[in-house]
Amino acid sequence: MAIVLYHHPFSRAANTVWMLEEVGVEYELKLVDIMAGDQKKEDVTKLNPMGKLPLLVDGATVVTESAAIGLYLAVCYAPGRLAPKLDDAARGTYFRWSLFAPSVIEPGSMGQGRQLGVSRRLRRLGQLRRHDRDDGIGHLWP
Ligand SMILES: N[C@@H](CCC(=O)N[C@@H](CS)C(=O)NCC(=O)O)C(=O)O
Repeated sequence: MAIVLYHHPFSRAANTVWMLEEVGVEYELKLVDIMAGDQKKEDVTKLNPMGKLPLLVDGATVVTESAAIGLYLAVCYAPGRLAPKLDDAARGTYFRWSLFAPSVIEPGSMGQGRQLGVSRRLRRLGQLRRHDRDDGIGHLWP
């Protein structure tokens, strides 16, 4: 059975698609329209009570959190290629840098962004884009 990725192109699930391609496994995408709030519907929340993407289902295994999904795919499907083998001393460095962005950079930049009012500015920019776009996908912008 193919891996299923609950996905929206303007979300962190895009990184997971990249990872799936790197790993080279079969997968199918299940589009969840986060602009319409579909990530809070039961088919998603019964698998991820936080109602967020990405969400990966591999048979009986459910994985959420984009970094965890990347590590899961590398360790399970590309050991020795995209993840060091179990006896490789490089595993410490591998896990450190794999988790550096979500555990250090992201919380720091979110805090800075809040102080600077970035999300308010981005929302305003989104409004401008929504009205200016004529390519038919303007409604997908936040
Ligand atoms: N730390 C989580 C963040 C998940 C997250 O916030 N996902 C966003 C899309 S990038 C989402 O689902 N937002 C919709 C919502 O929060 O309702 C991860 O890295 O997977």
